[in-house]
Amino acid sequence: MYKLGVDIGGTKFNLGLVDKSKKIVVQHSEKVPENKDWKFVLSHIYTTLQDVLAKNNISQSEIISCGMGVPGTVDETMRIAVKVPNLGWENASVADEFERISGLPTTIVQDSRAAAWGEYVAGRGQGKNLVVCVTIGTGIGTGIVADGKIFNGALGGSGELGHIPAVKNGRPCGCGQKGCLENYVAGKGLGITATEVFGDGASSLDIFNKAKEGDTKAVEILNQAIEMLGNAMVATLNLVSPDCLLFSGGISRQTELFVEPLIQYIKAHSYSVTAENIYMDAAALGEDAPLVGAALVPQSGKNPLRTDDGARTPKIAASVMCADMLNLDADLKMMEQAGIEYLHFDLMDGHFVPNLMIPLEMLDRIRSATNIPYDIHLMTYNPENLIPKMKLQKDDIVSVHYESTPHVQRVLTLINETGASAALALNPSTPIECAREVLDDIKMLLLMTVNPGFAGQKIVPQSFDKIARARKWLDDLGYHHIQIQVDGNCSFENVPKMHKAGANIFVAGTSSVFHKDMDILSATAKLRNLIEERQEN
Ligand code: S6P
Ligand code: MG
Repeated sequence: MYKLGVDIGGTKFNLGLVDKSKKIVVQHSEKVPENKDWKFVLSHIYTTLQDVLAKNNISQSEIISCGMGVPGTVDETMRIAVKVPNLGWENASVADEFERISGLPTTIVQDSRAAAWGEYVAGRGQGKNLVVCVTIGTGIGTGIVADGKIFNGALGGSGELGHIPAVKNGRPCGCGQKGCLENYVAGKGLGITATEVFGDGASSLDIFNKAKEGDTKAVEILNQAIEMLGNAMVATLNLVSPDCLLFSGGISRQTELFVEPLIQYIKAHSYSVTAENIYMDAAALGEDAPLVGAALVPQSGKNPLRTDDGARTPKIAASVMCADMLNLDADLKMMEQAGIEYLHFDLMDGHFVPNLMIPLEMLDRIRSATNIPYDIHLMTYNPENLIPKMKLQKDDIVSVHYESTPHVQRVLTLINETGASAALALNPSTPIECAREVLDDIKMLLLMTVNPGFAGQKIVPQSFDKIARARKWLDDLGYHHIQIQVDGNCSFENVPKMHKAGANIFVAGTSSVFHKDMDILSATAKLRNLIEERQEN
């Protein structure tokens, strides 16, 4: 299994798959398209990903999540790019949109924080307590990892070291101020200095080349830059007292001319009691640090009650018909505690299936006892008559059986009009292609893995193959966002295989969550661990 990392820069984007050992196995980088509209860029990135996967013979089902580094401010939920000046993005719901088009659970993170995280989990920051990673590229960005977490600051603006005032009334900065540090000591600023001193056409690289040859002007420019940046670093170290300070980004490749003298300057000027114990070095992952860090950043979509994500994260729908009816309230509390994502209700009419269950009044009554969204499985003829009588909520899902009515599309529309999400259910013998004409009307496909009507049955063996074919079929048609639910004998043994085949919502009854030998909390934890273990392998 792989994790996708995407590092979006002002001019280039870099994407790659990171494996279990935190190594990049496939990588591709290219220019950000001319059209910088955020939705366009995301869809371009997704098309590029598909090409890269095809070329390397990798299926998307081998990717479990996506982390995206963006060059700007990200909100605290790690889903919205609040402001990305270089791309002109404002309040862009990047994570939601990428989840919608790719079906991959997605989290976004400011790029320099991604770099710091990358070094913390896979580079020179491993085993340290407080890692400061300064990216010196076109500008300067700083990421901080403290106590195993990315530090964002109370208002989200931590690490903006590049915007410390360095020169009074100095060069105008993109942030609106004048004389900010990054306009003197990072790529763009050194480029301006190069043209001022050596004439038009000179670049930051010329400064390094000339300094190497011993040009006194070039050496002086670098000394000044090192002093300016060094002072900002000393202030940072004295303020937060990290045990690890790393430098990444293009300029950090200038080891002898920049990083080493910079570290010497910092050591010579820091508060001496602690300075000698700070590990200082160039970052180990170089320019791939943001990609690796983004790929490995913890996913933000873990809130179990946030069910409106288009992503194919694994979710558990607990089958209420298998709960303890005499102690339903206590069971509901335990399901909430266990983070169960949906309550699965089976509505049966005694005709479509040979069983009877649960009146609408009871559905309403239970609502007053829980916040968990409903996942209602209609196993009745004429389901269209029921929809108007149901008090549905936005996060609910209602599945209607293809076999239960000649008017499937009408029922799905009725469901969607309530604000809840419609899903189509298929019996084991119904071909998946029967869903073709309504794919635009559904958010989920429910594949019955037993013949419906009763709990406690054995799985129909061809189900695994059917799940895999359905996932591939949906992906090939571009319906990555449609989630696959499986219902029937979702046992500890079957669920990892069902997940591997491509299902991501599991209706859990007597086979797991309501197992006779376990309580709901430990059974749910066991089921989740089995799914996680599969993801790790
Ligand atoms: C029955 C119904 C299902 C069951 C569930 C029971 O047809 O649609 O939702 O409640 O399958 O699960 P288990 O683990 O007892 O098979
Ligand atoms: Mg069911």
